[in-house]
Amino acid sequence: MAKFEALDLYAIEDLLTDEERMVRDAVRQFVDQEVLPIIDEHHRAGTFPTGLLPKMGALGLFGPNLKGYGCPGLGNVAYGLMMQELERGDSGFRSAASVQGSLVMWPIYTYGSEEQKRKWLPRLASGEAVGCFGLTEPDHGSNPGGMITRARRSGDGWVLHGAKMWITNSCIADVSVVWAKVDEDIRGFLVEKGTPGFSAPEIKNKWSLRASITGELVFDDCRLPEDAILPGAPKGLKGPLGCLTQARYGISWGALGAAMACFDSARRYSQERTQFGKPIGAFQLTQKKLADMAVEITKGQLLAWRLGRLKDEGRMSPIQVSVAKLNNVGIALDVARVAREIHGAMGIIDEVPVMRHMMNLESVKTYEGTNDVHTLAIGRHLTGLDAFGAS
Ligand code: TGC
Ligand code: FAD
Repeated sequence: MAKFEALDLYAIEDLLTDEERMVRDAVRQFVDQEVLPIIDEHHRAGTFPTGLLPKMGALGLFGPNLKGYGCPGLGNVAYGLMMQELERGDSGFRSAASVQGSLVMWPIYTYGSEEQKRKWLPRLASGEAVGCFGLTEPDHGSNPGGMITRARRSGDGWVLHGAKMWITNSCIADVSVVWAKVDEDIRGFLVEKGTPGFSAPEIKNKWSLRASITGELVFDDCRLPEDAILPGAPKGLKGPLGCLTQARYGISWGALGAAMACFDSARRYSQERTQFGKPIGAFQLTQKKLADMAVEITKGQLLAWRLGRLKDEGRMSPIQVSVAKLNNVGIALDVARVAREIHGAMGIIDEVPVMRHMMNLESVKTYEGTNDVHTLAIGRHLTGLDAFGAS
């Protein structure tokens, strides 16, 4: 396998600390040694290598920017670089880390009781336990505020009824963070594997994120103890949206990793493949394609880096995250499509990683707020006018 050559037209390397470079290089090595050799086999089979979860935990990939309870408390640029390297391997690996760290550990860390933190965070950080996040429902995707899953009080506990759809890691999760209506509020609950009335069937035959497990969460009058609720979560959509801000931040870095993998493959192929007596990289049309890809990746790197520094300073806003998620996933998908074109027919087989990344990025564009949702959020911020729906 050819060695990956990182793209760094703007000396972004100089903007990183020694610790950030060290962490990134450790994940880069993990991806080269443990992910890339097996990813095609898992992509073909539609499986995720769960055996690697403890290794990912040992590398600090789950909740790296949280501190205590087994988490290292790294800065947000280091966290972003980790997501970049993981997604250079495959979006499925970055998804696993995003869900575990940002959508499960972050709400437990931020909204959970001391008992919930002690019980779950160390095991989730090490990869011994797996978590999932249930917000989307069959009829409520972009508009989660319309959810119909409900929790009602019953005796000294709760009864949960409803269903969640398209949930990463649903059927392997030991704990699910589930959002449900309690009267008119939205509250978060921790639902443990094996709870009576709870099942998590897998969704099969995806064309995208094949090396990632996706499923449903079904609650049929599922009884939960009193302390299953996340006591500190804001009583409204702000609770789950706060988690999404964390995960969307990581995705804006991760998408760059997928783009870099596609660019690297296309640049290398353009130097090796000869037509009309010349390497195809010597044709001006190919150079324009490569130049455009490199320019977009560079702009995306600067967005992600600046966002990370703002996050470290406690100044990052959800709109800034929308800008980075919208832009970086969009350019990554464009880069993947042009990279496929540069490979000609070779681009359609799975020895070349670009179509795998391209197919994955279709999901990445859709989950955590579609491109339309982020566009409308930015539009609302700019105009003060809500174009989402009836309200
Ligand atoms: P809106 O009025 O905008 O907000 C309601 C309350 O929430 C606050 N808020 C946020 N807080 C933190 N972070 C954010 N990003 C926030 N956005 C809004 C807001 O301030 C307000 O607070 P308060 O105190 O006033 O109540 O709510 P809305 O109903 O207008 O909805 C806005 C909209 C459409 C943008 C939102 O519903 C949305 O983002 N929809 C997209 C749904 C989504 O992203 N789902 C993702 C599901 S999880 C997933 O996809 C995981 S993929 C995992 C993997 O990597 O594998
Ligand atoms: P819809 O909301 O039905 O949207 C369909 C189309 O309509 C989209 O193009 C959308 O942009 C557009 N649209 C919607 N509203 C508007 C509007 N107001 N104006 C203009 N256009 C609009 N969810 C979880 O809760 N947890 C998970 O772990 C999780 N993992 C996922 C993993 C994968 C592989 C995938 C594909 C999805 C996952 N999701 C998860 C669900 C994901 O968050 C939703 O798919 C996403 O929020 C979009 O919802 P939807 O698919 O129902 O599309």
